[in-house]
Amino acid sequence: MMRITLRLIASLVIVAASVSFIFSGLQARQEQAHLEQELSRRAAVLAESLQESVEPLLDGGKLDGLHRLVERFADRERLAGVAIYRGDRQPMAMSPRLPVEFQIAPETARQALDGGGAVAGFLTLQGQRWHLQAVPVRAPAGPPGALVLFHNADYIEARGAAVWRHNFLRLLLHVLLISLTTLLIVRWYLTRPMAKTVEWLRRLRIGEPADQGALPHEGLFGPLAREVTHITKTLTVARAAAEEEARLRHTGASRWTPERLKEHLRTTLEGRPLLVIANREPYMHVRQGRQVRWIMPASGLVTAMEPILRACGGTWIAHGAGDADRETADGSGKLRVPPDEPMYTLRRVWLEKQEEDGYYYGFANEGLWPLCHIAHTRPLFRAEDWRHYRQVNMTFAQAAVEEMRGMERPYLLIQDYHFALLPRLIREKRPDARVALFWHIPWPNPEAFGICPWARELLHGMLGADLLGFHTQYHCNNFLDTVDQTLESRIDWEQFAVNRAGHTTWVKPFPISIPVEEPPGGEGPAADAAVAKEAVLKELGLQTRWLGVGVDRIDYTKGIAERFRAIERFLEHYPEFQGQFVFVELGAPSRTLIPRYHELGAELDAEAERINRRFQTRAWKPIVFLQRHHSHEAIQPYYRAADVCVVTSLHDGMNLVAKEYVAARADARGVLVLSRFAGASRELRDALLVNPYDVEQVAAALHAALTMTPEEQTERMTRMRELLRERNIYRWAADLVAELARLRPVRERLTNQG
Ligand code: ADQ
Repeated sequence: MMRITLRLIASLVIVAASVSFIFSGLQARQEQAHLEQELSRRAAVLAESLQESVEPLLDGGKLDGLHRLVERFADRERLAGVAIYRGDRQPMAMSPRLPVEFQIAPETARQALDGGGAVAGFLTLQGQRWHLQAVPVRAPAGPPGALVLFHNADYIEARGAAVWRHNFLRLLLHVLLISLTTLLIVRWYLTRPMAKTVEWLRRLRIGEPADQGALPHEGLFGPLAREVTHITKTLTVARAAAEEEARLRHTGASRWTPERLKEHLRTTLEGRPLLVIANREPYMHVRQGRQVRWIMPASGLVTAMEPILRACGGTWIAHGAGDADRETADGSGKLRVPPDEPMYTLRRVWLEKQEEDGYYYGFANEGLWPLCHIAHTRPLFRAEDWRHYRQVNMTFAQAAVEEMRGMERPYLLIQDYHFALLPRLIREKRPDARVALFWHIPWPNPEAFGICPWARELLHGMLGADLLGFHTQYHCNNFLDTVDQTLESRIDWEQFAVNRAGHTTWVKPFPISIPVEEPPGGEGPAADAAVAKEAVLKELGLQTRWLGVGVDRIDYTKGIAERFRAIERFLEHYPEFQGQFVFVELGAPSRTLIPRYHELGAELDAEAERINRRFQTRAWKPIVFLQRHHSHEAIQPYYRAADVCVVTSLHDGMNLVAKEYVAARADARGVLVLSRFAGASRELRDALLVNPYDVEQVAAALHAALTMTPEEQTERMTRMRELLRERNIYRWAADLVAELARLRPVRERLTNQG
């Protein structure tokens, strides 16, 4: 490092010295020229005025007068003396201390005599520089002569030398400062961060805990630190996975891990890649100013499906909805993702604006979404939207068929209510494909579903699948009831299957889940929550004893307004919590182009504001509503810090936030208040289950949560964590694919019998 520093300093000094040298030369020359001009100008003026005084004295040969004059003008500042010469170059009068060499008129005087005009010039005599200014003098009656002024011009040379001296000193100072600054900069911005990074990596290598904050994250080392952090994360995860695998093998437990799923799918799929179709893409490229960056959209489906593709590879076909999606994909809309650590392929399907409006915003989200969620928002069914929905299903079918080309008996996992027609379309083109459709949202009862003008077409489309998955048995039953009442078909209530025109579709519950990472080093100490709480409160500039959290896409099915009103009632009933409890709602804006959603954001803001106004003091308010998207990493500290997490969906297929909260509590503390209308309530029986419409009950649950003993919290949390560990997303995927593989021979048998 020292050698680099010295080279850097030497290069900087050479450059600075060269610049200084060139400019000193120029400056010295300019100054000298200026002084010479100045001297010439002054000498000319003085010579002219003396000429007038001398000429009358010449007239009568008044030598005395001339002598007095030349003596008077000797040794004045830089004027060394004056001499008056005759035509024969002999002096008539001459200042006494002028050098003897000037006893004979110099060349300049002769030129003035001959030419009859003023002549000036420099000459050097015995190492001294002189400026001579000569003018002709004559009297009407006398001989012609020349008056010469002798100026000492040494000071002009001296001035040039002074410029050089001055600039040299300045250069020395520069060199000193440059060296010092370079040394400091190198030390601060290179040597120290480099040493830190090396030390950090060393500790990592020998397995000592290395603090993330110790890495330099700014400036030159920023990108390096980011890459290194990334590698470390991958390494830590790999280490944890290996440890977990070893532990599970040791204890004989059969827990699902990414590695196990990978192995399982490799055998089941016999080397075929997994194909997933979902409307939402896991990585969306968006433009921010001049930069393009990617985000992972806030979506339960993405949260659940992404780890599966990461574990097994394959292709995810989705609508390319980001404004920078096209430029980040290849000609066929494909790219490898995650962008910073490619593991599988994302194929983007491009839709026209009206298609997206009709299919996604219109039929899927203004029609099917409210139809399936009984949340008192009326579904809107427009023929135009339905037309687009059908068209987009065909577009995706086309893309899927392209991806399946060359594959024998491909496996296709279709996701959600955006693609009800897709299973049938695929079956028509690829009868050998094994198709599962997983419905991530609830399925209502037959009467509720029956209001959809295209109920029959939707069911017909769905029944093209081999396997239909819902989160709960209750939704499966609702679906079978709906088919029973809507279509000609044979329902097998023992097998939970529908047989229609020779094709059987099995309908089964697969409660979806999340990855549930094991924290390295096992369950964490309770102190983690205190540290997380302090950090979260500091970031938000809040002070409070108790912290509650809600995390949702802003959607009317999530019961966010009901939750706010329950908080209001809680503070009314238990005033001792006023000033002591803050509820942070992290709400990701969603589907904001739909008027109902757009209004909802404003409504919720107004509701939070109203409640805050009612209770707030100068230093405290009960509700902090942050309406923005947060990354999964950014949400984690809130989960770890919150004494209570509140999920009050009016109706929800599963709700992964409830599961994420439990998974985040490695300290086995904290309480989950959970709506009994969320699918998650069927599994998380140790949550405080509530009816979100019952404000009193939710308020009481909040109170019970905040006053629950640590022992009870731990008991409940431990049981829920154990359940989640068993039923994680890898098990979900394994079950779904295994079921799909198992069904086909049965289906073929049934068909043959029929
Ligand atoms: P969603 O309705 O999207 O899912 P949910 O299951 O709660 O609902 O998942 C939401 C996801 O988005 C979670 O992973 C959460 O962390 C994330 N999220 C929420 N708020 C966020 C914010 N402010 N910023 C960033 N991310 C945020 C649908 C169904 C659910 C079903 C899932 C999976 O409606 O019932 O559980 O699919 O099948």
